Amino acid sequence: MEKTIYVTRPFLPPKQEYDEYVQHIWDEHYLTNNGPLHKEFEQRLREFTGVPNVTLTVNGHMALEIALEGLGIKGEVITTPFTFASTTHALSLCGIKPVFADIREEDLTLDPQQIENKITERTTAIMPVHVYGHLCDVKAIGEIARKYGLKVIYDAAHAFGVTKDGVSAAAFGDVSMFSFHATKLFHTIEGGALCYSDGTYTRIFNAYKNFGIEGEEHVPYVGGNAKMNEFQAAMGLANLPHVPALIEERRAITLRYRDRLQGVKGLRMFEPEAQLGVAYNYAYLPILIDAEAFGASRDDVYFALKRENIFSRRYFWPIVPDFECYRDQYAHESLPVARKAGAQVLCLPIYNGLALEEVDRICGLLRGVSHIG
Ligand code: T4K
Repeated sequence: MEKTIYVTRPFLPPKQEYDEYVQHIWDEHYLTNNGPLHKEFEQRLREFTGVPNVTLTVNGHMALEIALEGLGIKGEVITTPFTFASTTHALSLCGIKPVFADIREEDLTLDPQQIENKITERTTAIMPVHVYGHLCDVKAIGEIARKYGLKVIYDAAHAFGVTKDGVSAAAFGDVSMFSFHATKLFHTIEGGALCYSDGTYTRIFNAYKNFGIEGEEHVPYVGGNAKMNEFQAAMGLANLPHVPALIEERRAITLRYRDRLQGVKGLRMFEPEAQLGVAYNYAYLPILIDAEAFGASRDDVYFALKRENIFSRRYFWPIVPDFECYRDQYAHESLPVARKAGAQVLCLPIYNGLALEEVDRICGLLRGVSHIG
C-alpha cells in the first residue's frame, strides 16, 4: 500500500528558525499576554497585509466572536450557508440570528444578488466568506452595506496571501478575520487575527480577548480569553517569510492537477486567478463532480480514494443549515446553489511537499472511477 495522503499537511519551517524565536521566550520568560514576540508578529502582519491594524487571537473562531462582540453586532446577520461550522456558530454563540443567502455558481461565494431580499429591520451586518480563498464580490457587497448602513465582517479564514489589484484580502469590509490553524497555508499551530483600518476598534478588540479588562481597575466589558501565546507567535514569525515560496509551490501543484484533470467530463475546477487583478493563494483544491456527466458520484470518488489511503474531504458538506443543530430552523430554506455545491464538492489533497507524481496518481485514480472513461 502506498503512503497515506491527507487533504493537507502542515508546513513546518526549518527547526532552527523556530528555535531562534523560542530562545527569546527562554530569555524573556514571557509566555503570553501580549509578549514581545506577539508584538513583533502583529507588526510583521501589518507590513505583510498593508492593513494598519491587526489584533492577534488564539484561533480564527474566537477572532470572529470578538469582531461581532466588539462591533456590537445584534439581531440578524446575512451570511453564506456554504462554509465551515465556525462562521455560523460564531453568530449563534453571540446571540445573533444567522440568515442564509445563497452562493453564486461561479466561485461559491455569497451571491450579492441574494443579499438584498434577506434584509429586514433587524439586519445589522453581512458576514461573507472568501471560501477556498476565492474572493467575494467585495465591491457589490460594499455597495449593499453602504446603502443599508450594515457592517461587513469578512471570514477570510482561507484567504491569507490573496490580493486584488495588489490590495490584501485583509483590507475589505469593516474587519477581516484570518485563521492561522495548522491546516492553513500559513499557520501559527492554532491562531487567528482580525485586520481592519479603523484604529478605534483596537482598544475594544484587545479588551474582549482579555476578559474585557482595560486596566487593573477597569473592566468595562464581559469578555473571555482569546489571547495568542508566545509559542504561537514564534511559529508565525518563523513561517511568515516562507509564504511567497509556499504559494508558488502550491501553484505548481494546482497547475499539475488542472493539467491532469483537463477534459474530464462532469468534473469542474476553479481558476480564481483568472479574475482580473487577483493573485490567488492556492489554499484548497476544490472540484465539483456532476454524477451524471462524470459517470460516478462525488462520494464514489471520495470512497475510491479512501480505499487507496488518500483522504480527500467533502468541504463543505452537509451545508450548515442542514446540520442537526440548525435544520429545525433552516431545512425549509431554498438554497439551490449551495445545496448542489455541497453535494458535488470534493477537496483534493494539496500541501507543501506533495509530490507531482502523487498528484498524477490521485488524478489517475480519479479518472478511473468514472464509468464513462
Ligand atoms: N471560518 C472558516 C471558513 C474556516 O474554514 C475555519 C476553519 C474557521 C472559520 C475557524 O478557524 P480556526 O478557529 O480553526 O482557526 C479543519 C480545521 O481545524 C479548521 O481550522 C478549518 N477551518 C477547517 C476547514 O478544517 P477539520 O476538522 O477538517 O480538520 P482535521 O483535523 O480533520 O484536519 C484535516 C487533515 O489534515 C487531517 O485529516 C490530517 C491533516 N492534519 C491535520 C492537522 C491538524 C495533519 O496532517 N496535521 C495536523 O496537525 O477542520
